[in-house]
Amino acid sequence: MTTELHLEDTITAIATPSGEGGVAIVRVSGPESLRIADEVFRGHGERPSGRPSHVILHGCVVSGSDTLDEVLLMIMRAPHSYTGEDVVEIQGHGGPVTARRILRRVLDAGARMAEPGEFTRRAFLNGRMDLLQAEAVLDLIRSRTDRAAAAAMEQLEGALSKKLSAIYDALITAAADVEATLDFPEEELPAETVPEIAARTAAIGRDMDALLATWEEGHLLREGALCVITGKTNVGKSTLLNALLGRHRAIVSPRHGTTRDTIEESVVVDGNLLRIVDTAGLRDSDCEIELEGMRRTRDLIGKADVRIHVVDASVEMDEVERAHVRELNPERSVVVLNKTDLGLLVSRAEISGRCVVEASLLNGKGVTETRSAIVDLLSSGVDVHAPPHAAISERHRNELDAARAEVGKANELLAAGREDAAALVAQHLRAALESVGRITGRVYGEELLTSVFSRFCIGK
Ligand SMILES: Nc1nc2c(ncn2[C@@H]2O[C@H](COP(=O)(O)OP(=O)(O)O)[C@@H](O)[C@H]2O)c(=O)[nH]1
Ligand SMILES: [Mg+2]
Repeated sequence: MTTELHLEDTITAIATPSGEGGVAIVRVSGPESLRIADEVFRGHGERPSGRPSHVILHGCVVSGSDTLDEVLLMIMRAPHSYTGEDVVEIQGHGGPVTARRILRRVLDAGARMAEPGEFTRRAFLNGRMDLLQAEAVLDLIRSRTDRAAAAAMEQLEGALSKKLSAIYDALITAAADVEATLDFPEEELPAETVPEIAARTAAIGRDMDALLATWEEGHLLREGALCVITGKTNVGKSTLLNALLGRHRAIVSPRHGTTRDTIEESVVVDGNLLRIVDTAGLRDSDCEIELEGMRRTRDLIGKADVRIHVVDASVEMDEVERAHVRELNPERSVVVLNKTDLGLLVSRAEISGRCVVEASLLNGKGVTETRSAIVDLLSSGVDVHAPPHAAISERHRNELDAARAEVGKANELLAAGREDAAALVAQHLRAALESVGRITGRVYGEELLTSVFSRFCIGK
């Protein structure tokens, strides 16, 4: 989307997934929607443009004397539609060919093909929703768990928007009060108002911190928890991945270095989305592919929400293994002592302080315990059993972090009792406002909209 998207265009797209289905919907939005409906649709009685809003007509989509499909046609007039514009939805018999034929007919009648997310982008530009709510639409579509869907719904209903608007309003008032003093010749904050404004900006900072603390939950809901399986070669890492997924995804073999690349799969455990990654085992190797695999493993370990370290417990730990165990972060790691069917030569004492599961994965022993251990670790950061709440995303966190830093600087100046600092304080508060405004979409540019809406599918 490099070109500007004009609101005066009438856009169209197939809104249902491709393939066979019960119905297929072609959506049309913009000023020409009803004129186009008149042109492509034949039914009984009054033409679509002569009908009131929110009616369903039965008829056919025609091209000259050809009938393309029997359809239901829905009319939603501006501003009472998803986009806030005149919208027509044509519901035909499901099937990729008929849907495309209807689409082509609508295009021929004067509509243009919609860009990804352009319907929702229009909903935003026409004030039907703010940027947080538009993003919630995408979160809702993408959600893989009930928890994620519930959180997205709360965001769509405005839970986050309300909190951020409150912060925005408080910042505006504080900035305006500081700026009011700039009009006086001394350009100084009157000594008596400094503590009062300082108390207010401190409170804004605390509200921001509370929102920032929801990122972890938001990350787990949207992306899922990144669980990286590590360990030496041949200890049973791929066996564990398969057991957690309940199917044979990775090749298991007694040969060292069988898994040379990383394999990622998602699974829902106790309502939590987990992204489980099987990695190339850590060992000395001169195989280029395997070395690259190990570099990726190191990278992933850095990003992991949970690290599951598998140890062959039927042999004593060597120095290399001890070093691996030492580097594990106790709050983020599960140690799986595998192959206990062959003996148990590793004692829990050697890995004290870490969450340990004794397993014989080949026989399915220890899989349930590993699952629970992962969920327990996640719930130490976020209460995964509490009802889900709308939580901020990575984009929101970046903006909010920047805003928080600005408010922090304003606070420092105020706390230092620097009465000559009015202009600086105002600058910091204005910068914070910009960032907060970009979260809700009060402040936006083409680039921001493109980055948000290009992640949507066409037709949404
Ligand atoms: N005896 C025994 N063998 C196992 C167990 N788990 C895995 N194995 C075997 O160990 C070998 C290596 O397993 P794999 O999952 O490929 O290890 P990876 O290299 O760490 O991915 C395979 O032959 C597995 O069948 C176990 O609990 N007991
Ligand atoms: Mg493997």
